[in-house]
Amino acid sequence: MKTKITELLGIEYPIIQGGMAWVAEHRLAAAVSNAGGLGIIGAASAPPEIVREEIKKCKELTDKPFGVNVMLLNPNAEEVAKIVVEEGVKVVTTGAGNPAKFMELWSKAGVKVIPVVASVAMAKMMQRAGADAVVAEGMESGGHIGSITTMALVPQVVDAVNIPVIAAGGIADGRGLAAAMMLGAEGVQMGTRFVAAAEAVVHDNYKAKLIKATDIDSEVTGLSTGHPVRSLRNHMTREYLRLEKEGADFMELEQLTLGSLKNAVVDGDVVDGTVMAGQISGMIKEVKTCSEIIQEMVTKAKSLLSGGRFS
Ligand code: TUI
Repeated sequence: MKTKITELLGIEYPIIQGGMAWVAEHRLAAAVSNAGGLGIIGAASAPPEIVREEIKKCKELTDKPFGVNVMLLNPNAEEVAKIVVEEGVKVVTTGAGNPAKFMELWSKAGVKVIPVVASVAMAKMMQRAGADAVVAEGMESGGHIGSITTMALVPQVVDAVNIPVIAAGGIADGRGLAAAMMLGAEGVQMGTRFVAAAEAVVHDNYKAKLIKATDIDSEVTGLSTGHPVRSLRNHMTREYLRLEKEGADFMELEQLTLGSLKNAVVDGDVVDGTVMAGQISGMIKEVKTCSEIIQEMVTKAKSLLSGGRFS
């Protein structure tokens, strides 16, 4: 499945794994890359030296290209940005902010830069700043989100920039991949589907909650603070939304979610923890290996794109 993205990144299939905090560690990234996609280590808020270790461990598990996601709300983002260059990482994706100040450093080092954007304006700004591609991420996604759906965002970004566009948000199978290509995307990024991968080092409670979820089981918290986050409904989201309705201040809300993603992913607290996941959760019925996920997707997408709609 050759596209501008497979060419740009030197990978077999145009499928990128989201750089999810606590979930996207070296074992998942290596498994996705070994399966022919692009695995991503999510630096999130990890100490910079831990990110370096993760990169080194990933190199031991795969000789294929992989990337690192730099989360721009992280106060250590600059240090992580430099470590990526020092370690010879081939691709960087960014999230939750504007990476313009790091673009020159990465481009000079030959690192391919793919910012995740949630609007046309940000996509255009990233193209001007020298991005190699953009991920256009709709609000169906899990975690920190924008306000536009994938269906509306992707074609508008495709029309607005000349660099390749990768679609994200609400994509979990071959139908989603084919649909994204129809919208003009050159590839997809998936997060939630890979949380329920066999190789994802995620507590069984988290994977079980994801598999049990239906289409309407996610909730968006944090709209009042300017940092909307989608996660599966639980005691934490109910409390958060109640406090938001009562007009609680930022610090009070922060208190509720401090360390809560780690509590869910690592310790399996899916009641008071944050179970970040996208609207596609209801479509995920079982844990599969990264290779199974990617192979099934590609087979289905190829059939659909070659006119096999009714086969
Ligand atoms: O970044 C993500 N998803 C994330 S980051 C994350 S860590 C976190 N945890 C709790 C609260 C907040 C963050 C969990 N999930 N996706 C990519 C993405 N980036 N979606 C939206 C954006 C985005 C938002 C604003 C990109 C640029 C942007 O620019 C704002 C500006 O003008 O600086």
